[in-house]
Amino acid sequence: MRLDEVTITKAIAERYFDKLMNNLELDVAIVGGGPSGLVAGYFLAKAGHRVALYERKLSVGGGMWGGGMLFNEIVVQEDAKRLLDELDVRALPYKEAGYYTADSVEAVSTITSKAVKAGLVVFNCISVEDIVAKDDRISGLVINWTAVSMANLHVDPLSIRSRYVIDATGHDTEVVAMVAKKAPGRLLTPSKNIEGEKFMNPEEAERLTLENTKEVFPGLYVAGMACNATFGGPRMGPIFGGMLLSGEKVACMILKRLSE
Ligand code: 48H
Repeated sequence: MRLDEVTITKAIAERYFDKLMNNLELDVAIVGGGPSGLVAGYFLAKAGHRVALYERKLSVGGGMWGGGMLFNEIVVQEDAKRLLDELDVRALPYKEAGYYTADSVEAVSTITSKAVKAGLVVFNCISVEDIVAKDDRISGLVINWTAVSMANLHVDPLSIRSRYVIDATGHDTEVVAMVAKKAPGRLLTPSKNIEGEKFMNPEEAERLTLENTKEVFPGLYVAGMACNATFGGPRMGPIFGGMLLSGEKVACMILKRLSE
């Protein structure tokens, strides 16, 4: 067999466009491929829904690769250990009871693999730059190549439709910020605007991450670090149980809505 450069090009272009065309109308669109977005995608796809995740960077994984201060180990507490088990990530008990560690490279790569094999479709190198809203409800996303914004090019975006959107963009809570800017005073937060992330306090932060995993505007949910940034909780440092549990919780909440 002789390898032909044009056949290789056609194979890539056709397969990519199939993927794009098959994912223009979604049940759930996830913005951000950190741990919370990936776990949400895993559970939603596993339940049989059409779910795509948009990640600005070349690689998914968000803040998990770097563990704490580039020491590539993460800590997960007892409550979330069952999720590492479900996701096939090996967890090592630490000498203090209730703490587990995992290799962050194994965690990102294994969770990503499980999610994609469950049916999650990942679009990397794509940034969500705006939202589609109709009848006072989020109904889709406005997307563009990250390279376009990096090169500061004036290029119009494209759009996708989705029944639900998850903001899993981490500290910057970017999708919620877009809503707050274009529809000020309309968020389902105490002040009706973004409350802002508070000082480091792991115990409180992990509890509140879960509590704050909820709908923040009709059709829009927050997961992971975006929860505390939106609803005003502390940061937790490099403990990742809350991120995994938040991904699971947001998936359960949306699954319930999808079944109604
Ligand atoms: C497309 C986007 C956009 C956009 C951002 O930060 P993440 O890892 O998110 P989480 O919430 O799953 O995990 C948070 C965790 O990593 C962390 O930072 C912790 C625990 N910090 C504690 C502390 O005290 O500091 O991932 C978010 C992802 C990133 O990969 C971004 O590139 C991506 O979202 N992203 N993708 N369009 N507009 N904005």
